[in-house]
Amino acid sequence: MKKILVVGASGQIGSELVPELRRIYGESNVVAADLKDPSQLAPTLVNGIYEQADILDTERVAGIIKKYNIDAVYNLVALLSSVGEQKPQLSWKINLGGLMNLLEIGRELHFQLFTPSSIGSFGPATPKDNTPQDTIQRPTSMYGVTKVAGELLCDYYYKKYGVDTRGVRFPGIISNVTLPGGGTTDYAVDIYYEAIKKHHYTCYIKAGTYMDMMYMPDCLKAAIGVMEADSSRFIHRNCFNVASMSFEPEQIAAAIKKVIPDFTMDYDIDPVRQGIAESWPNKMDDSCARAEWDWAPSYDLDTMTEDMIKVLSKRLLNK
Ligand code: VAH
Repeated sequence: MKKILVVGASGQIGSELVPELRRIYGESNVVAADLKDPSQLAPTLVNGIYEQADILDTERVAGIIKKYNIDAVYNLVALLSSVGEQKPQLSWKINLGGLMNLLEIGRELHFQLFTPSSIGSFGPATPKDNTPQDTIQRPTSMYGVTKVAGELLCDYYYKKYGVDTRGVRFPGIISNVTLPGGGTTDYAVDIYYEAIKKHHYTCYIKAGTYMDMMYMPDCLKAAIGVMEADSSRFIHRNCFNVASMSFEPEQIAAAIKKVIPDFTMDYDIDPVRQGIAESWPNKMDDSCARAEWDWAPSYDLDTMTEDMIKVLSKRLLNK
């Protein structure tokens, strides 16, 4: 059975990818690694093999990969878009320094390497509607710069050294286990928590600002799907557009009102995150992922909203 390492395991995606991988491949075949001390982590992460490690410590990471004979690495280490604008130099250091370490180790140890890109890799000059798989990428955020550079690095290491790199361009990810940290799309997560606790939300993104979004189960499906795909079908490899829904704040508010009728929303715009959001596409074309490895999402805005409110109500209201 494939031996898997997830680095950045305590983040929004990692905290749900690790249990899902353990369900599929077996608990003893999935190693979770993160900077955090195990005492700070959820039981779902530390109820299996956990290694505390800094992705910038090449020797330590290589040692873990050798110790467990790792066949595949999911690299989820990144500073997201909004925090990346507060700390651009650190964002470059972690997002690309970590990736470069894994690529260099991959040259020697020959494991598969998944590194997500993002809608953040596009910029104001990118076509906003039905954004093509192959198009102009001139992002204006440091996060986006690290994502475009990451896509190019992963292509390079595949072509030059044969490292089996793979990746997708994720939309904003919506989930109910671990809160995201420092993203522009986080409003689409925060709104559910506020709707349940206060029946009101003050949104920092303007009405009418469309962005691609995806529910966590589909995010996990995309990450695992591209890593399990038959690469002989690939025309692309490290940056498949994967889409599921596109909405603007008024639309997610309307979906919530169908379940919580007295929900209300007003606005207090964050100019930094609004500026980042406006530089991103409205909706990506994901036909290449569908053609090359049979990608297809399962959730839409209404089914996601129903599930988010059901799960969060149980936890927040003991319902
Ligand atoms: C962010 N949630 O907002 C992340 C993501 C597509 C956006 O990369 O920065």
